[in-house]
Amino acid sequence: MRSEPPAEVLDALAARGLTGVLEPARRVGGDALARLGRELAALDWDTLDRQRRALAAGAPEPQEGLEPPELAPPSTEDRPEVRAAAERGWQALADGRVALCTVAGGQASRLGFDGPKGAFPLGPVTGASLFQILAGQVRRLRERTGAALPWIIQTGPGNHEQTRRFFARRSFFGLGRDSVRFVCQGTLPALAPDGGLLLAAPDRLFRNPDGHGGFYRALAAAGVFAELRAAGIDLLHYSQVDNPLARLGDPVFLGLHLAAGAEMSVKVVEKTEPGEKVGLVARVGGRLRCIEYSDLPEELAAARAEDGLLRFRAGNIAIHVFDLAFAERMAGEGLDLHLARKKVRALAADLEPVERDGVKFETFVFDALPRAERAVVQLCRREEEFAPVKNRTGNDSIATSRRALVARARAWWRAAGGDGEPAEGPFEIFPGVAYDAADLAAERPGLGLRCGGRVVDRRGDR
Ligand code: UD2
Repeated sequence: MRSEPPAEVLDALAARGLTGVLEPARRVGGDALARLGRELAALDWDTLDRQRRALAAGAPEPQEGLEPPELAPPSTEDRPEVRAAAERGWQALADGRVALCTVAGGQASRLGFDGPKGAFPLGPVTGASLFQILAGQVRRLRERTGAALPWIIQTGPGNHEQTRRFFARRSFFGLGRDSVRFVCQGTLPALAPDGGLLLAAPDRLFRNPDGHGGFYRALAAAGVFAELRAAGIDLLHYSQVDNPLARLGDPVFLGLHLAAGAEMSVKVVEKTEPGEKVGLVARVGGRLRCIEYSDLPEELAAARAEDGLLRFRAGNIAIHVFDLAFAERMAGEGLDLHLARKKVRALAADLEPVERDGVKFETFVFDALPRAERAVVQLCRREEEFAPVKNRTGNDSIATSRRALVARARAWWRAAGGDGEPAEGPFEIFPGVAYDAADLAAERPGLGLRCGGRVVDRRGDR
């Protein structure tokens, strides 16, 4: 049986000189053509045209006229504007205006972990997974505010089902099944260097995940914007699954964003060295922008200010607040496309899969920054908020992230007047026991130490 694709698909392919993509399906026969036709009927042709234009345009021009951004103070600083922001942010949380979002759609390939990265057991004493550590923050924030604060987790096609099963098997870490929403990001077709479509099989295009920038469209496609708006939510707090120190729903950050009437805000840390693999937040032509580390010319990365510090040192830690309406607008407008030329395993003319040159396309969430009318850049203290797990060893590794968790737990415990913790070795505050140092201090009378150096709540099993 051979069922031709709909006329609109044939026209769209012909207009772009792409009808050759149907040939393998015609040759193998059966349902292949019908299946490919259905996939093509659902293709976003405007985005495909943008991909082909981006490919023809080549590499973007290097950035010129960079200026360091103005920075708002860290959430942990004792200053009047921080206290005012905290009050405003706690109010927004208590009013139920906030959804917490975590992107976890990437593959844990650099970590060499077989499973969703969020399932990685990072807790220094408890072996709690990254997801459990973050779930603890969500739970504590809900307890503190009495608000619903839904948790939205962006997964990818490669880990969506595994992630859902991981949560189900752990009873959603006590959060309530309906309060955690999994949204799978989309994909983009990869192209041949001449702009042609590639096939993974005669009846299937070669596609790859659309990058964390797929967040906006994934929310739109799953109807999440409408649901959140109906629930009275107008703010999204966004962070990455790989950062266990992320302060989900940080009230000070939310308050700074609201006070400035911002559409999108970003947290940064001071870069430690020119080559550190974090994006650079800078002002370019009056607009804030994040320049990916791989796109930053070396001489700019290494430039020094008069005080000897790096001139450009605002490192993006991928924690944002978005106005819901702004995020929805980004879903409609679409983001710039980043190209990666790679070897891909796609069909050759003789229908055999081979390693061949391909171009993959991705979008980055932070590319929305220059589109925001107003944006806050908040400096934060690395030891309080940023210790990502990216690699198995070396920088940003399992060991560096665990060390940072232990150091922060010790600092909070001591500031809370706690004692008796092991002088050396692992030490951990059980996920969900305290939201921050002040919370730990307030809760201190009900807390105790258990074997192996873990701070737990004596009143309940946590
Ligand atoms: C990212 C930023 C970098 C800096 C750093 C902070 C990019 C391109 N670079 O570096 O500027 O801010 O983080 O830690 O973002 N993800 C998805 N879907 C995808 C790809 C990634 O959800 O298709 C998630 C992934 O699960 C992870 C996060 O996005 O939580 C970051 O992805 P990455 O590890 O690829 O980004 P990285 O380390 O290059």
